[in-house]
Amino acid sequence: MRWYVGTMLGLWAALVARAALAGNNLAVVATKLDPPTLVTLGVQVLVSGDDNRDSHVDVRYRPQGASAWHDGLPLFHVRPSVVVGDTVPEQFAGSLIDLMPATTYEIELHAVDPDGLDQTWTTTGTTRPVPGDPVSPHIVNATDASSLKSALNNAKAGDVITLADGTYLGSFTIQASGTKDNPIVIRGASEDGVALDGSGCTGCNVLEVYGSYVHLEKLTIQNASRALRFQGSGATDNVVRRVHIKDVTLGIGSKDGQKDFYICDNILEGRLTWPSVYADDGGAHANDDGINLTGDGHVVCHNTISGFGDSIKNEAPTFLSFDVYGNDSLTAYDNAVELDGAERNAVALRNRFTNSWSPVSFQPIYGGPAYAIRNVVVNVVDEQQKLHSLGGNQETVGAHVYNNTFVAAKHALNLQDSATPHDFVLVNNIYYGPASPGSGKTVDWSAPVDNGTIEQNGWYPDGFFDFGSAGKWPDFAAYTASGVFGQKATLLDGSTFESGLSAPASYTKKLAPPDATLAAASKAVDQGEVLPGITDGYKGAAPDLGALERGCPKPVYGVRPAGIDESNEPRGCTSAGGGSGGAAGSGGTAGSSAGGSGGAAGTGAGGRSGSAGASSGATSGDSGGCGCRTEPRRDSPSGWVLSFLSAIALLKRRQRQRLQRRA
Ligand SMILES: [Ca+2]
Ligand SMILES: [Ca+2]
Ligand SMILES: [Ca+2]
Repeated sequence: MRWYVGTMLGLWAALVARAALAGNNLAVVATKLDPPTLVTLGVQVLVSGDDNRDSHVDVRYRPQGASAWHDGLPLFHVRPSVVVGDTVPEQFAGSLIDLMPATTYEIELHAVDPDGLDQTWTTTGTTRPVPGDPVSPHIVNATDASSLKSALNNAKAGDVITLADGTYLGSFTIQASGTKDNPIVIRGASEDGVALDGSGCTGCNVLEVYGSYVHLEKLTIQNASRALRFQGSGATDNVVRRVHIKDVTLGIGSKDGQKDFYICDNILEGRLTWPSVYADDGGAHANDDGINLTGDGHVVCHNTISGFGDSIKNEAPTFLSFDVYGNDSLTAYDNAVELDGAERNAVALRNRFTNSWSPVSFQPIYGGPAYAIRNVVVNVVDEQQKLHSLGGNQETVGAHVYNNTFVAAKHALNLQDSATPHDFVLVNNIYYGPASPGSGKTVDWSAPVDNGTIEQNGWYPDGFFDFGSAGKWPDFAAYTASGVFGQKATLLDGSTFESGLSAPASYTKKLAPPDATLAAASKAVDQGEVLPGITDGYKGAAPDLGALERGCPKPVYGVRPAGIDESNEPRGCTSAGGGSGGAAGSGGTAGSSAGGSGGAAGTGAGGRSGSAGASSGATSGDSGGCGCRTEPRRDSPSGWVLSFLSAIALLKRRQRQRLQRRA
């Protein structure tokens, strides 16, 4: 009997132990890719187990056929239990950014759980190409409104409807669709010589596009409530490129379920004027949208935008795969970009946002990760990053903010909300306020914090660090000593920027887009954390804080010069395509046509798959067009991962202070 009891107890203990192991050990269920864009692949690994959340999934990638791998940021362990308003599965997720278009990548995933898993596997994903002309083009000439309407009414796949210079009065509609190989192109003889003009109509769209694979290029649309609306629910692959939109309340509009649009290199000028901002009239113009899209897979890049409520937004309720890069928002009455409503894989990368109420909006994010990376954001009126709920309990989960430069007129960092942001990461940013900040507060933050990482940022000036219920510290020294936030933080001084850029005395003066290059002696130089996939190619001893690594080629903001697109544009020192040396292969020409910056030319290892490119990119990290070095491949990324995770775990323990949510 004694033997029996002992055995049963042993068996029971073993079962309990096994159950605990099953609960705490990670299991990989499936791997999926989000709809691809030209330069980003979103990776989703569905999982179960790991109740104690101590696992991690590392990622590295390379163009198919290349030899060298390139590390990406470890995937983010999404926390579905705090997501309200969307059903999100248990998963790790993350975006591989700065890839090359039309390239197949091998993606290697490595999951480790100390409770007993060590699993490596690969998948592949292919980025979309830069949209091109029909393979079998058929030119249709239009010379006036009547012949244009006829051409649009009779349009078929492969048509290149070519508009002679002139003014085309009225409103226009195209119902037809092109195809993947043979889009319908509507192209002006010159961007400023061809004008579709709404004659000042109200409640109208100058051009309505109902189909898919319709490319609108090189013309002006003006003088109406709205310039252009994509009216077809579910439409795909429409393009707006090198179009000038002016004197309109709304720029580009959409309908539900559309996907894979490419809206790039346009100039959009709305009717709002700085310093008109949201608070002036209770947000009456908050929906005077510049570019309003709806759905997955959209790319909004290199537009120059002014005079709207929100410059750029996606209105789908839980969208994926939204790339917003290279845009130059000159004014925004409300937000320069809304990532509001993203589920994951939404990326605001390398934009310049000047003169805006609350430039980067995450209101909310449904689990994430959604990213703001390397944006130059100057003359912020209200909140740098809007980590808000959707008014009620749909709080934002999974916002990641890396290497941005924020310069604001009142506080270096401001957030006012009673709702709790969850699982957010603010790392390597510069938060820069005026020498005498409002109420003496460098930071004025009232929102409760749940599992927030605020690390390795640069701050100016010294002052009161008021993080509300998460902690209040009288100065920078007390803030960093607290150990709550601010480990490895840097106090900056008034000569941080080479151009002399400083916070404006008042936001009301409209600033020209500034140069936020760091001064040689800036305290922000070499103070950043190495973030794989984000700080690659950094100069000196370590990455710099903020958006612009000193010594690296400057990115292009706004409309790119003719001949420059994703295949050859400068991207700072970040290796284009993460070792897609294909860009290196073509780097010689790319560099010269880009005015010598050639930044896209590969610092990476390995030629772009299928590229007939030269071999220059294949070996040397120093031979790329930007002359930068590639971050040496570490034997294992787990050191960084583990320190990052342990920091997160520490913060988790200290910050489980979910306070009441907004009613
Ligand atoms: Ca575990
Ligand atoms: Ca808005
Ligand atoms: Ca550096």
